[in-house]
Amino acid sequence: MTSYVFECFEFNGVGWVSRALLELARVEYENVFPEWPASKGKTPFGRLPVLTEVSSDGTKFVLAESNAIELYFADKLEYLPKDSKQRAVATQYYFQATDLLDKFLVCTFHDRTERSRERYFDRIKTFIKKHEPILANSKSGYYCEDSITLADISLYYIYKNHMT
Ligand SMILES: N[C@@H](CCC(=O)N[C@@H](CS)C(=O)NCC(=O)O)C(=O)O
Repeated sequence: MTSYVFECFEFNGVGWVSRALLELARVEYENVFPEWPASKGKTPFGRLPVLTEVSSDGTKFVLAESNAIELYFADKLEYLPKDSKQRAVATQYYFQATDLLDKFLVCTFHDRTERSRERYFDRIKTFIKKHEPILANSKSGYYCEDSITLADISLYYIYKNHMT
């Protein structure tokens, strides 16, 4: 059986969406909270999260970068539409969300200027203005077709952690 080890910090940051995907799909996985910075040198690029997938024959697949891990899980655990066009559309919404998160991180941690704060709020306003009608017109309430995808989960993460 394939098993997963997900290494990340405990707080609800870059690991949240991956953990949500694993939980939703009821996949068994190990949450590892590495000692930091002691473990930094053992990671592929000196940062977290890092996923290690261990196949039944013991083969290990290691992947870093939160967005790459999220897309990998979404594909593997079927949280993206099967139809290629719908899949591209869901990915488009997902990147809209990751873009917003990047702006949030910049103005909160890296460039705490009034200008970057304004840019973030401006982006949020545009995001809401454009995304509300898309979701309001959805019969299922989800972005694509009739089931939850990576796009919905990422949007939920933004509302839950950054807009409340
Ligand atoms: N682009 C990377 C950014 C990862 C990142 O910034 N990780 C932070 C935690 S939020 C980290 O590992 N910080 C510790 C360090 O840089 O030493 C991703 O999305 O995975």
